[in-house]
Formats: sequence, C-alpha cells, structure tokens
Amino acid sequence: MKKTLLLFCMAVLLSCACQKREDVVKIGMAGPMTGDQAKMGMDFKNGVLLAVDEWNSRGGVLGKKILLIVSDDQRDPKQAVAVANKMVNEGVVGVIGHFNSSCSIPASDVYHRAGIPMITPGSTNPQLTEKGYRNVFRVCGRDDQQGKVGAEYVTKILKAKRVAVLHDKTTYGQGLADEFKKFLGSGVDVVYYGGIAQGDKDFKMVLTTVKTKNPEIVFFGGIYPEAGLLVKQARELSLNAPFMSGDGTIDTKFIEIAGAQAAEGTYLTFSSDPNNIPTAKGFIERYRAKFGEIGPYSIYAYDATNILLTAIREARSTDGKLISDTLHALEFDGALGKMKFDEKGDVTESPYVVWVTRDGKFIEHWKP
Ligand code: ABU
Repeated sequence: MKKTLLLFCMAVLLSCACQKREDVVKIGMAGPMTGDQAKMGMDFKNGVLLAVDEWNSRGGVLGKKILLIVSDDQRDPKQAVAVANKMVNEGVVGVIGHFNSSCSIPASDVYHRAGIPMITPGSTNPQLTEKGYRNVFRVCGRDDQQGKVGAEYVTKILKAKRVAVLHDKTTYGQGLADEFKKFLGSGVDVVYYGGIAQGDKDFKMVLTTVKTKNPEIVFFGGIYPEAGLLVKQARELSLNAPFMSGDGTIDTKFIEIAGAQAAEGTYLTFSSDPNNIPTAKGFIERYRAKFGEIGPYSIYAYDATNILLTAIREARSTDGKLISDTLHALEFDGALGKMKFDEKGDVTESPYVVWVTRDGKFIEHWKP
C-alpha cells in the first residue's frame, strides 16, 4: 500500500514538473547586471523585457507565456560560463547575450553543446562568429568593421601621423585596438602601444609615458569606466590630444566619469543614431515611457529578442536546431530596420560611423 502511494505521489510530482515545464517558453538573458558595467546590463535587460512584455501582451509564443530568466555574468568569463550552464539546466530555449566578447565567446561553447541559439546584442569581437557554430548570432557589427572606420577617419580626415594606441587587454578591447592599428595608413606612426588593466583607477603612469610620445590622437580599445578615467586623467596631465574609442565607450557614463569638459572632442565609432531611423521611432517612444532614455545597446537587445521569438514562432518549435535554422533563413523587420544573418551568424549589413562628444552629448559626425 505504502509503495503504491509513493509511486502515485512520484507520478503526480513528475506530472506537475512536466506541466510546469510546458506552461511557459523560457528564454535567457545574460550580461553584466552588477559592477562597473551594470548600466550596459540594465540597457540590455530593459530592451529584452520590453520585447518580452509586448509578446506576452499579444499572447506569448506558441500559445504560451514567455518567461525571462535574467543572469548576471559580472563581465567575468568564468561567471559567464557558470550562468550559461545554469540557464541551460533551467531549460531556456534561447539566450540573448552576453555583452562582453570575453564572456560571449566561452559561453557560446556551452550553448553550442546544448544546441541552444544565442544572439548577442553587443559582442563585437570577430572570433565569436568565426567558430562555425550555427547556433551563434549577433545583431551588432564586428570590430574588424568598426576598427577600419576609426582608422580611416584618423588617417584620411584627421590626417594624423602620430597615434598612440591603448587597450584594456580584453578580447574586445585589445582586439579592437589591433584592428584599428591594422587599418591605419602606411604613413601613420604608432608612437605608443600598450595595455591597462580593466578595473584599475589610476592611469597617470601610462598617460605620462604616452604624453612624452607627443601623439596627435590617442585610441583606446575598451569600455566606458576605464575610458572615462583615462580621458579625465589625461586632461589633468595636460595630455590634450583627442581620444578615439569604440562602441564600448559610447555611453552617457563615459561623459559622467570623464566630465563633459574633458570628454569634449572624443571620437567614437558606433552605428548610426537610432533617433534618425524611422523604424526605431515606436521602440524609442515605448522604451522611454517605461525605462527612460535608451542606452546604446537597448535597441539591439530589443531586436535580438524579437528575432529570437519570431524564429520560435516561425519554426513552430522550441527545438534549438530548428530555431537556429529559422534564424539563418529569416529576413527580419526590426526597430533597426531590415536584418538578415549570413552563414556565420553575423548581420549582412552593419555600417559604422564616427561620433563626436560635444557639450556633454554624443553627436553623429562622419560617415565613411
Ligand atoms: N562591443 C562593445 C563591448 C562588448 C564586447 O564586445 O566585448
């Protein structure tokens, strides 16, 4: 009797667990939710959440509500692998993330083994999509594209001859610095090349050395916390050459940390201003109403989520392979405009432009 009761209870529990698993479609989102890049993580989360809420208000996907699982990778590669494994074990059918290339790349191995699609809104290091994983996608561009545009501006427009190149020794930061350096014209002299440590606060020693090299421009491959301090401390040392950086720096936090005066005239490579993209209008209004001003990658997170959910709907399945195949075939109309993935999982179009900081704001400045 006892045995029968036990078996009955187990069957009920199992049925509840299955029922629970089937009640919702789980998708994961991962990024730096705490620490010095938490602003980026929050921008991601808000973009994803807006898309999920909109889908859920229309009934969800495949007749089920969508459940978002948010994970904090703390911009740490080991933590990224840990949260990737955790989300896989929790049964996510796709992941939006991560932000840092140094997190997305090792985490992609986990998603690949599990056969789950991942779409990063902001990891730009080329290696991510060079592994040949059919389940890995990005809706942003690549550092070989943005490094080239930065180098073209410095070489052809600024006509600089003496350039200092700094990076934060990360996959993204050093990778972008190297791409930038690679594309500089043959008449450009790299008078300094070197790395700083992410998380450090005092860069005066390296900046003092850079100053002795008398550069006309200083390029920094890295993210806004260090970029802001570098620019601020450079001005304190009367190193007044303009700085150039990439998409990891174009955030209001950069100006906040550097101060508007020190940040004035900093060049940044990124995509075009979404405020000038007609298809982005509705997204910007709805995002602002819910969360305030959009961050640089909010719209990318929103489009990445919509693409993933569209692929699940079109595939009529939560099977990872079917979703990935559908993602490769989709032509998607997003807030950023038309989007299509190539064989590698990169977007077929990702034009970069140069922005400049003026009066505490980022202004779109130059198109190649
Ligand atoms: N692309 C901006 C910084 C994030 C990353 O690729 O590491």
